[in-house]
Amino acid sequence: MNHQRLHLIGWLTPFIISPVITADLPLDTTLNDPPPGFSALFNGKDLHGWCGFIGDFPARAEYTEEAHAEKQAEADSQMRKHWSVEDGLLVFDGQGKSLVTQEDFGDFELLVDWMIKPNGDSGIYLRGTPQVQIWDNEIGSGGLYNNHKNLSVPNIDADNPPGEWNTFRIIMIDDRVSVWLNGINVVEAVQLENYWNRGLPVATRGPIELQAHGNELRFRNIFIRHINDPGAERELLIDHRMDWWTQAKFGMFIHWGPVSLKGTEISWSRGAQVPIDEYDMLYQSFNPTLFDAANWVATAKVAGMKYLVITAKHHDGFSLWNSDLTDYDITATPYELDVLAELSQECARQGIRFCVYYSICDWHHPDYPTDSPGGGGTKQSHNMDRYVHFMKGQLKELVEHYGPLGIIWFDGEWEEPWTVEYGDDLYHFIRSLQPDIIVNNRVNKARHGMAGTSREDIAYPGDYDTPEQQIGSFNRNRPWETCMTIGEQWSWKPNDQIKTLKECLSTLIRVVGGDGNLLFNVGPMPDGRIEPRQVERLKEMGDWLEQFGAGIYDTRGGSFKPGPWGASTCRENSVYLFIIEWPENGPLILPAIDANLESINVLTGGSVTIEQKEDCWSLWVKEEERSAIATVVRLGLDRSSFDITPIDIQNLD
Ligand code: FHN
Repeated sequence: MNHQRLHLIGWLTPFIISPVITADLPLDTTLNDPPPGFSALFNGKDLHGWCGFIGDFPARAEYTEEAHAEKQAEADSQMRKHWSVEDGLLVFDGQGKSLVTQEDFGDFELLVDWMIKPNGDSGIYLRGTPQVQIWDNEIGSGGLYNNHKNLSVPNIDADNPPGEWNTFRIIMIDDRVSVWLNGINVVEAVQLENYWNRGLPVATRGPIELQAHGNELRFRNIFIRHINDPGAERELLIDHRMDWWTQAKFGMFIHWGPVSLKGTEISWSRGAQVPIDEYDMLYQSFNPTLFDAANWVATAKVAGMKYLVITAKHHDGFSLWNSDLTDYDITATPYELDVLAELSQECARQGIRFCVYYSICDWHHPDYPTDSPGGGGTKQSHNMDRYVHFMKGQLKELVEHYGPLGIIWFDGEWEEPWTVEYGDDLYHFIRSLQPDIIVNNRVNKARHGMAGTSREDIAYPGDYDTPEQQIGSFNRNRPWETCMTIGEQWSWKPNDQIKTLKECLSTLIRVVGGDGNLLFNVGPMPDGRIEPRQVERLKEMGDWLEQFGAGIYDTRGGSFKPGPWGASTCRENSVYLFIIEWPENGPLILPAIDANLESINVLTGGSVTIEQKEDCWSLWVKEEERSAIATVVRLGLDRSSFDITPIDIQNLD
């Protein structure tokens, strides 16, 4: 038995119900051995590099040299009584004071493993300022606990249970802090406030402190890397979980189910245009023999869509996959094949991110309290907690059998039975199933109606906002995605009014110009085909994106905010202007931006003249050379276009 392991198991025995007696394990030779570029703050042998706590960070600066030395000697003596090294671990007995690095640090990347007992509590002070929180709490560790103005809680609970090791990766540049816990980002570029003087910014240098808070602690693998070029490394603060989505810009939404047999609106027609009993029996006739997953995914690809979200279960409760938790699913239909299995495999094959829509409200399920039409009425015997258990079981099926999923697109959260408590719990549950999954704001009670923006007072409002059937407002600070129908109905409707190509593309342009994504909906027919009219419109969008997608994909909104004139996007030193409407008489006037123009060209053909004045640039393309959809002009600047403060174009009322 490896002595080290036995000791560790011995300490943890109270928490491991049956201590695992392991055969000789190889000694962990990497323990406390820093990765390249890092230095070890703890050498695994002694307290070299650490000192005892002599007072709060600001107070320490006030001591005279003599007083400081005297206090330090006493504190170090105390330190050695309560902080020790056991089998390569830094151990605190819970009775002394915090442990402080002798060295001060400015900008840094810090790695540290920590372990607490049930109800344990500690923290990591950065530059002598409290703290990155460590605790056994349903909120989760990693939050900047003492922030008042800025976010103080982690964006997810990523803790391993007490008695198990956790790993922090903490990056601090200037006053911004990002924290990853066990590989999951829990704090992203949040400003750490000066706990000691709220009127001042946090100190620019100071020690790392391991907080004593009255309970036993274990630490190991404490490594630090000085960041000497913060400008070059600032992007390290950013969590990249949503990068693929931010760059994708354009996705396919699919609303489909047995209701397509009636051509009425999915779920909303249940108990309205279609009697409930009739609606709930439609699955018995649902046999989309022409369903072809490869064809659907190819349609999305040809349209230039990068992800696909399908209604796995809408408010009507019908499950489009083979669910072990209900008989009201695709296997109960004459079709039988698992639609989601085919789609998820085809998306993987064709390089489209597979995502699912899941309705929290379920007017069919006996345990969900409200009923159709539209959530009207209450079911006789309902049990919301039992329904939530069912829902979590289905969501686990979706992630485990059809994942990894790009997004879980929740809906149906607006009804009374759903609460913030349920929403907080569901967000964590989903992220625990697949940490890198993206979850929209309809997971929680966070949404301001169809505008889709999120309430500020919700700790876990999901990862992005969801304006519906409308173009969201320009916003670079919170991800957002407009969901919109290509016709007028979400699910298939015969002779639906399909949007013109100009309407489709100007929607895409204005959404992306606002720094959002567009999730554009098709409603497939009962035979399994996407209606040829919708396929054709999507192909026309894809043809346009083939030519001008450089100004759409992997861009950010701005530098000129969307308006009646059109919209703009930016990437690196380029600004792409999508001029949809021109002023009646005269050029488009661009207000001056803090950059010099190095090049300009019209991507839609023709020539452009630009007159640069002190306060504005006048831009002109001859009428006969303008595009009917949008005249696309690329401006080449002498600096990063994203760094320019976004500005409105006014001269088009
Ligand atoms: O009721 C649903 C509707 O059917 C559709 O699924 C949209 C898509 O976002 N969401 C709800 C209406 O807000």
